[in-house]
Amino acid sequence: MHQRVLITGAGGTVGRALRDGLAGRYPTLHLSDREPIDDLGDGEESVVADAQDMAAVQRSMEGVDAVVHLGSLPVEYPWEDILPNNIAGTYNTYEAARLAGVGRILFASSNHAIGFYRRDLTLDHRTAPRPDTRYGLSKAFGEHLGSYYADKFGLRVLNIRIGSCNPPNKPLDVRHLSTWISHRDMAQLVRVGLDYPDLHYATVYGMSGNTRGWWDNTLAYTMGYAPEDNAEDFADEVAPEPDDPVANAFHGGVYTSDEWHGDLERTTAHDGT
Ligand code: 15L
Repeated sequence: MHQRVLITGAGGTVGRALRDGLAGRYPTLHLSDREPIDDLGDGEESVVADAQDMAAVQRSMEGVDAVVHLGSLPVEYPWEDILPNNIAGTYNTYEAARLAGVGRILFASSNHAIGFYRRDLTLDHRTAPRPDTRYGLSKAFGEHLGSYYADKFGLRVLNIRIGSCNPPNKPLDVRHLSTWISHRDMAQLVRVGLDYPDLHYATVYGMSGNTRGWWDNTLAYTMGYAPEDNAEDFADEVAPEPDDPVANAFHGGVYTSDEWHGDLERTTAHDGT
């Protein structure tokens, strides 16, 4: 059992869900964020670290057995912001983990790493990235970085392509009926990833047991994930699809149509095989 689990970016929405869902599960949750976290509960300790600051990241890894790497910009930004925060920051996290002898990393990837697949295609753990933004591209980079650290240095790595894990804890629009993950399912999936013994390098989807899900999460189920929630329970409450044919064509929704100058016919015709 991991004694000390580092959660980077612990001050965000997913971090809050994990703090609630992992409380008491591991002796110490070591919470790192750029801003101080003061409302510590039993078994929690915190450190201030910016992923761009390698020395600070290295200090945050001391005595850590496993890392859940959430710390990044969570939506699209200009390249000047994505590069240091999401790309260099994720590299620093992996490299500091390796130097500290950390055995396992769970990487918070995103559905935006596969955002340009057509909605009539069901994706699984073998599906290659097809990023819809610079943000999604940074998540694809993080996934490949994990592959390299698993094969080259023996870290055990799980990428979780998170769908929609929002505040409030419910699906907000029709797309979320496919992509939503509840906070407790998110925490359960992270527990599975931390505890599953026979992990080398794998990718799963951060999604509840959604009736309209676009992702075949068989691998996560094989590892022991058994989601408790289903976005369908909120189907009567959600907002309709936007009036946006590009967004409505692809898994990534409005992240695909943002800055769009593409060819819809050609992009949908290319199914990624
Ligand atoms: C994400 O990756 C974002 O972090 C989150 O804010 C949502 O936009 C989510 O994807 C989504 O696709 O709904």
